[in-house]
Amino acid sequence: MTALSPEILNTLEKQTIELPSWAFGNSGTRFKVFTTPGTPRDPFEKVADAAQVNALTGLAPSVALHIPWDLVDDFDALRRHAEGLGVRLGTINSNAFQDDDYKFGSLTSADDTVRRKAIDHHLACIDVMDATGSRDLKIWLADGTNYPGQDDMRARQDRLHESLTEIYARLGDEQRLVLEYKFFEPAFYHTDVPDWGTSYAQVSALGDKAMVCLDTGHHAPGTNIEFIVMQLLRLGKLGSFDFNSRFYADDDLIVGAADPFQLFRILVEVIRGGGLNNPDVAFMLDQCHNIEKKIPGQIRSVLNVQEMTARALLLDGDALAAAQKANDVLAANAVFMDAFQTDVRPALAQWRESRGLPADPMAAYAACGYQEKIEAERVGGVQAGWGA
Ligand code: PSV
Ligand code: MN
Ligand code: MN
Repeated sequence: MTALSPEILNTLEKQTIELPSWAFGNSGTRFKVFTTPGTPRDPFEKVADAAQVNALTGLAPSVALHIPWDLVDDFDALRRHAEGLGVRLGTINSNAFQDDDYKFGSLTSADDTVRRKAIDHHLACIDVMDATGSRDLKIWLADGTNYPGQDDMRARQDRLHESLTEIYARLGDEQRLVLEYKFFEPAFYHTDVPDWGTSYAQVSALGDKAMVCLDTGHHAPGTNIEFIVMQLLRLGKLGSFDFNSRFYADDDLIVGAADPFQLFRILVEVIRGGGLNNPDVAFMLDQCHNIEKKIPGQIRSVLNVQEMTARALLLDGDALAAAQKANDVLAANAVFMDAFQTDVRPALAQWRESRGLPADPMAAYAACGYQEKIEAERVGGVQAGWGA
């Protein structure tokens, strides 16, 4: 069994991955949303499910909320509910993509009334952050056009800057804004924040409290995502990750499922760039579980991140540097692959047990009775996105 050094274990112990509330709701494609027995009926139940993931893995102490999907009358009560279950409320995700008013844009809209509405929604999200104690406001925009000539791309970029400036001005000293990019969908010709460069340009114009959010599923096939990770860390502007994996588009599948090697390569750059256990870089999942059970889906996800982090930490930096210096291409690649191909699962299982956690969190969840309990108790779970 490969041993993990005390230094590596110490680093792993500090690792945290935020869970998205929407991962616990029913979801699907435009063809069909399949329901799962035991699905949460409100944000309180979503938080309770997220707390199960944390209890069994020790990896997920916070839950991201989506507004208005997770709107409640009393956010202080939701906050106390979370804290009572050993987790806290994390990133607040805005939603300016589901109202008819936003058909031609939200923060980029040429219609002042619509743009005002979208800005006000973000200001309301910051009010929620004040109540929940959240640090980050995450903005993903569906804004874009479908046909060349449909709108003036440059004017939209200028209006986006104006809107973000107003939102940024409302942030408290300890609060941040992270701007997520996505290369297409729902707009198919142009998207207003399509790539890291645009997000970087927009957040750089705002100030230190504005950073880029990198969603791993939001790149064209073949994109070297670890290069972007390296560059954003180098520039001090990587604010957060939305982890998931994809085969084709924005699949939102379990992180590390489609391409574990890509996750490894990303984590190598995170470590190289000082991004691991660095409070400036938030690690979050952005996933949906369309056909599998949601709680074990989330457990599998955080374990995948932990396993790849352990492998990335095993990378022999000295041997790699020596091979690179000698321009020994094959030796350098062999050092890299050695770390990737090391099975860390037995060592991690042993380590979990030594910390009072289950050696196998997946098996522990299956045996603990929670799934049976929620399936019996909860009737009428709601679709992700339309929760109470
Ligand atoms: C839409 O693409 C999206 O998946 C973005 O990644 C957001 O982070 C997420 O929805 C939640 O709004
Ligand atoms: Mn995302
Ligand atoms: Mn997405």
